[in-house]
Amino acid sequence: MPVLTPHAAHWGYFDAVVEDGRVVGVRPFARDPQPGHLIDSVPAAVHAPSRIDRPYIRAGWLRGERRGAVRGDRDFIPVPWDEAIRLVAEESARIRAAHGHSAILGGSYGWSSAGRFHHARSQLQRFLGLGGGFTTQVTNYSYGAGMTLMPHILGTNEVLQGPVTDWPSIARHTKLMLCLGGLPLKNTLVTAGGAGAHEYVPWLRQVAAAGVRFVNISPFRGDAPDFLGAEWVPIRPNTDAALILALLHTLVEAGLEDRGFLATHCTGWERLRAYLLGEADGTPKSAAWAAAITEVPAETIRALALEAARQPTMLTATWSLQRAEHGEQPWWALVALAAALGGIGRPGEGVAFGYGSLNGMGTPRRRLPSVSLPATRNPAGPAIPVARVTELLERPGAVLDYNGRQITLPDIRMIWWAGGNPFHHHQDLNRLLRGWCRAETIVVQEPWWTAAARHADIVLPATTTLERNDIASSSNDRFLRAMHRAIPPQGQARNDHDMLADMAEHLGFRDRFTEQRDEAAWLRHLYERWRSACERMGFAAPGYEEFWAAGHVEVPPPEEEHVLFAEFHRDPVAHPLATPSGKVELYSETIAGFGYAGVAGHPHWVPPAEYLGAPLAARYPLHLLSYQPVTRLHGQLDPGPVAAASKIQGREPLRMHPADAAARGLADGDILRVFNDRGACLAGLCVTEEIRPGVVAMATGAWWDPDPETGLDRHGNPNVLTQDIGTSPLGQGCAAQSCLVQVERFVGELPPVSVLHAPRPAAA
Ligand SMILES: Nc1nc2c(c(=O)[nH]1)N[C@H]1C(S)=C(S)[C@@H](COP(=O)(O)OP(=O)(O)OC[C@H]3O[C@@H](n4cnc5c(=O)[nH]c(N)nc54)[C@H](O)[C@@H]3O)O[C@H]1N2
Ligand SMILES: Nc1nc2c(c(=O)[nH]1)N[C@H]1C(S)=C(S)[C@@H](COP(=O)(O)OP(=O)(O)OC[C@H]3O[C@@H](n4cnc5c(=O)[nH]c(N)nc54)[C@H](O)[C@@H]3O)O[C@H]1N2
Ligand SMILES: [Mo]
Repeated sequence: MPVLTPHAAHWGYFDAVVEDGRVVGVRPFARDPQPGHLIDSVPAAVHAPSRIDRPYIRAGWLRGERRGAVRGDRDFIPVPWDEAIRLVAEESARIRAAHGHSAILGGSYGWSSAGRFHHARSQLQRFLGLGGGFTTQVTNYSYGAGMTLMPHILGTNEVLQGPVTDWPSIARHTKLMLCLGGLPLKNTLVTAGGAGAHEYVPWLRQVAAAGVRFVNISPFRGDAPDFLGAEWVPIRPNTDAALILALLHTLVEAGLEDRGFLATHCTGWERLRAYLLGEADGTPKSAAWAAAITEVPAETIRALALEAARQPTMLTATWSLQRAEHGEQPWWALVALAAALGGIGRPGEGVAFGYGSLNGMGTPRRRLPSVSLPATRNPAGPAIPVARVTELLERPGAVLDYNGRQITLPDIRMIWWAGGNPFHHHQDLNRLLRGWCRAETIVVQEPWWTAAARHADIVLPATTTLERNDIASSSNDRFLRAMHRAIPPQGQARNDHDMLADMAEHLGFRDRFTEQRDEAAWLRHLYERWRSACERMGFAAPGYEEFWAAGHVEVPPPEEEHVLFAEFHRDPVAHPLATPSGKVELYSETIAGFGYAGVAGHPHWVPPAEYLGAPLAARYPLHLLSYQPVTRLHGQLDPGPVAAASKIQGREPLRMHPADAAARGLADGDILRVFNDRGACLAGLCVTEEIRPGVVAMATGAWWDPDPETGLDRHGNPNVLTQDIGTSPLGQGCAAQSCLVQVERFVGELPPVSVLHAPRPAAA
């Protein structure tokens, strides 16, 4: 008889159907109005041939081949757990003694899994903090540039993290919604921490039914679902800043800027206005000027500006816009446009980032905390912007400019990852690998043989969530979920917490790490902390036993509409923003004072080195967008059937316009070689009118599968092609979307994809 076990993942709550100790199916959470399809990949992924069955060590590492040694070989030998634990503990102690705590890179960026106690990255950081400290990573890949910028100009990150002005407010008040990057449905399949209710589609349908007009400004028509009836404005990638400046210019030309709001709520308008009019550089940022850069007709630009000025307008941009060279600029420009329209803080107006970037943005919710593992101090301290990891590995001792600070890069000897996949998330993977191999010792805790595990020295097999008890929780979701253990640990896999507790024992701090609690005691403790915090904020949650037995807790949505910056709008003197001026900073003295090349005191247009208007486009004429996959969460679930069904002869699809395909003599279904100076990968061709000419798009997440001889990625990971540069010294964010490539038909015998099976162990 199958048993149903309540469980959860970033991509949805479900009941696991368990038979004879195996997960054989999933049933979506009954309270989810629109469950996503990604849960269908769970059973196959949990039992995939790419699970790591036991601890392994690279034979060369044991022989003393360390700094500079080639990684990614098939030279792994199995070792017993107690030996692996002892080796890692001793090695970390040796590195700390010889090179100091900051020689350990333990930032370990990544989404891990939904359960908040067994959250791998939190567990590792807690362990390394108690052990003396480590080099950590700050900001994120998602919106690193944006989250550095917004505190300077709006005094908060609520505008991108939420709660943002909610869908009920938009349905009631908005007439026009300008969506840069669209409102993609695929991104809202997931919520970090667990998606209990996928409410995005029902809300979006309600907003559309209320008569809001949508404009999808994006290289990809599919970024807006058909039911929105959106107008498509197919812009060139990485040129949104120019478009927005021209919308502003049009408002000024027509005398339609909200002078009252700009005077009472903003600072720096005069300087931005002078720039728009071209007073210093002689170039008015007019619609005609922007048309040449963006390939959006000047008439369209003018019409959109006038339409926005006439009626309540909500502005939004996806997070992807700032994952580009000078990615701070389009976001800053959009804030300036919202200010010039006077809508910031009015119901259904203003600006917010990411309505279509994650499930839960705009969904009505109460401001309550989520369950989380308490952090420990990191006494060692260096903190590197997360997307600068290769520079960190390449240039010990060098100084990195970041947001007005100068960070001296430490000399990393040991890399330790749990719950993330740098060979998924980072750009220019061939360059990352060269930096990565400079470490003496690389430890990776993983359930699967991802590229990160394959490029480690010591590989520790972790359980999946289904093999342990936990609690799923996200401040973006109304539900809290009890995650019951469904099956025993597969192979010799162990929980991250347990392996780290054993290492802490070797190092003399087990009790400080575990606080003498086992899993059950931790879950009760974390739940009770959450329950008390909620109680102080006016929400009474049930007791732990009741929660665990019921499988979930529901937090009812608030009754009132939420409008971001409403108080500031009403009275900017009594409710100033947390910026130096207390106002929206259209000119920031702080940012200007940093004196960074390519960063001015106000939003401006800086041509990126890689975009369709750049000289490099003569050699690499296609702009490659690498977007979030509809078939996976990043690299997670790539071994599942949903991802497999979308691949073309096992390769990740690449979308291309028919004109670009015809110019190259390519046909739908062809296997392609996609390349530039940084690398090459295979892909399967998907010809579609949905993408504008000159642009090609590939989802991230196909596991990196480099040919050992040629380096060609056989599977289709766009990060062998992307550029590894910071957005600017201000944000130092990920700039993956600024990337030019060329595409040709692949000739020769198609090599098999090898990465979805375990590597063959070396002869002992
Ligand atoms: N080109 C390009 N690159 C990008 C982006 C892009 O738009 N374009 N987007 C970027 C963004 S926004 C992000 S957030 C990153 C995402 O990058 P990551 O968060 O690093 O990607 P994931 O595949 O989610 O990696 C999580 C890893 O944790 C492992 N894991 C899960 N549960 C556990 C556990 O319990 N224990 C342990 N030890 N491991 C576990 C999973 O198997 C998986 O390998 O990618 C970035 N990279
Ligand atoms: N199913 C699924 N959902 C996810 C994730 C996942 O892996 N799978 N990852 C989650 C994570 S970690 C994050 S950070 C969010 C990311 O959320 P986003 O950053 O919003 O997601 P992307 O898919 O990278 O980009 C959205 C769209 O922006 C468009 N775009 C790209 N560049 C430009 C440009 O220069 N100008 C304009 N106008 N449009 C552009 C692309 O067509 C793309 O489809 O998604 C989350 N949601
Ligand atoms: Mo992200």
